[in-house]
Amino acid sequence: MSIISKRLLGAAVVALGVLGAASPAQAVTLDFRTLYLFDDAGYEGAKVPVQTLEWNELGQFWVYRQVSKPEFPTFNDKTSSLINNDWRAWVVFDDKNYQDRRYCIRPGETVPNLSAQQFKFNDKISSALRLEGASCAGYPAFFTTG
Ligand SMILES: [Ca+2]
Ligand SMILES: [Ca+2]
Repeated sequence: MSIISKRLLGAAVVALGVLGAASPAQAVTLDFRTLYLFDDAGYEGAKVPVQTLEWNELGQFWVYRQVSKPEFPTFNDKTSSLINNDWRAWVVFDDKNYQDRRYCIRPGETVPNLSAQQFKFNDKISSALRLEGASCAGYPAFFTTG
């Protein structure tokens, strides 16, 4: 890992502390432009990045790279908490191929426990869609905006 990307990861952790609806109990290292799925509540257990990024060879551009398929075959029906460290909103779905119940998570939002009464979405996520902007664009959201 380059010095530049280490510096940026540090900045991402700071940004989460400011923006997060609930701060993780312990420091979690996060990449920008990535939705994170966690096996356990409270951002614990296996951490699965749905998208990450790379610094290109010229050192000039961000390069997007999918690290997990949208239907994450190895992490199906396991997610118990979420962090959106992307600048775009994401929608998570109960079924594969963006079907069935769904919730949108906006940039900087965190969901510490998907089993919460108002969501009832624990161990259900089977696909995730990255939206074109920061808005939920009509999708039902985990949190209402102030
Ligand atoms: Ca789980
Ligand atoms: Ca499911």
